[in-house]
Amino acid sequence: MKMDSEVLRIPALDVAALRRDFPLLAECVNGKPLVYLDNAATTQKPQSVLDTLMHYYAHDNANVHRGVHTLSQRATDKYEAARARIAKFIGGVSTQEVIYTSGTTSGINLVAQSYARPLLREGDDVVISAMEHHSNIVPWQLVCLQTGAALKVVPVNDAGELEMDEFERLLGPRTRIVAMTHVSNALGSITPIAQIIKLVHDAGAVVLVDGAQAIAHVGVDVRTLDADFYAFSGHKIFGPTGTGVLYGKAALLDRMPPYQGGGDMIRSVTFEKTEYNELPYKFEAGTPNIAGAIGLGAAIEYVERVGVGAIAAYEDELLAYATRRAAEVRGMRVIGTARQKAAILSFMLDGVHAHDVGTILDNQGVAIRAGHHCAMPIMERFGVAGTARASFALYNTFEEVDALFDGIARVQRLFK
Ligand code: C6P
Repeated sequence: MKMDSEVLRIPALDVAALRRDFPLLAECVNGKPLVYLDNAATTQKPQSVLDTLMHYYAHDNANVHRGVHTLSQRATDKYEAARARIAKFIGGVSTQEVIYTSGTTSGINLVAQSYARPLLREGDDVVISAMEHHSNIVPWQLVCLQTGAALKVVPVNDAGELEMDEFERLLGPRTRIVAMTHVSNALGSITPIAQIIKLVHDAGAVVLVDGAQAIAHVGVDVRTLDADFYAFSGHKIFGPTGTGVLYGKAALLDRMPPYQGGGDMIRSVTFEKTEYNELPYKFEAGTPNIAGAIGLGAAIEYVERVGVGAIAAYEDELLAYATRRAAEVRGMRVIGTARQKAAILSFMLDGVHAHDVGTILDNQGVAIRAGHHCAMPIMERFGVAGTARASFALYNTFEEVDALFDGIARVQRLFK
């Protein structure tokens, strides 16, 4: 029986009004109104972010930290104001601890190469989990190859939850760094990150949190969490692509060598010796994505206006509804049934390849992702080559969940 979305309790979020902020949501795809359920891959952008980008290029465009002229001052002020907004948003940290990156991937590589590589020795180990994205696996494999350290992997149970006993067993005196996702992109599992950080600190190691899937969906306060490093991407929180942030504790960042050399990261250069700039500029070599960073500031402002708590509560309702609908579909298997989940529904349909599910849904205007989601090891753990994945954001509606399930019913009819 089809559940009636009207009878559900909808938290205080004016989704119809919010949808009007996102011009792309009004598009039609394949002759059907777009139902965009691929938010874990990237989110759509509100008009305020688009206007900010346009305004920057039309009125303020100049290089930052370089010019004495008015435009350069203006660009620098906006670029730094965005940094201050981000610093406040993630828990009121110092702007020195907010490093602009091109995304989660570059933030994790920075920590692997600048923090871990000088530190690691043969016999040391790096701990990750079985449900990491490739961006939080490969940089650690590389640094382990470079240093002779070992990579250890925390297993997950059949629901997609970390096996915490095994995690504690893996933490040893030679564990130097634990790199852990906050929310799994393939399963939606929310890891007990506060507990993990506490355990790792008690073991004398540091923690990098991959916050790519958490930042737009669960409240992130790196200070309360006591995270050592926290990486996220701007494009997954309604900001421009090619933007991101690495938060790092100043005490750690201070001790780390720069990741890349170039303009802006120096204080003085002679052929004999270079003195590096202060934080955070030491890690920001070259002309940055100025417009992108300012656009990310506008995206964070948007999220603050809507309210992270209201977003999380609303998305919980959407996910609960989609999960209940999934339970009614014969031949549908949800991959990732953790007790704590964010807005991701990964699934398989009996006898249908995930790519076929994605393609047929696309014909209905429903955009989902199909495949291994750049997390091949966790696919292997569940014995599948890939899944179909619907991922929700603040602007998705219960009617769109219904459209997803109408599409799924059509797939099943076609493959009968
Ligand atoms: N996941 C997805 O469809 P970048 O590409 O640097 O912005 O983010 C990488 C990344 C790192 N960690 C996690 C948990 C992620 O989900 C992602 C990106 C997208 O699931 C694209 S593969």
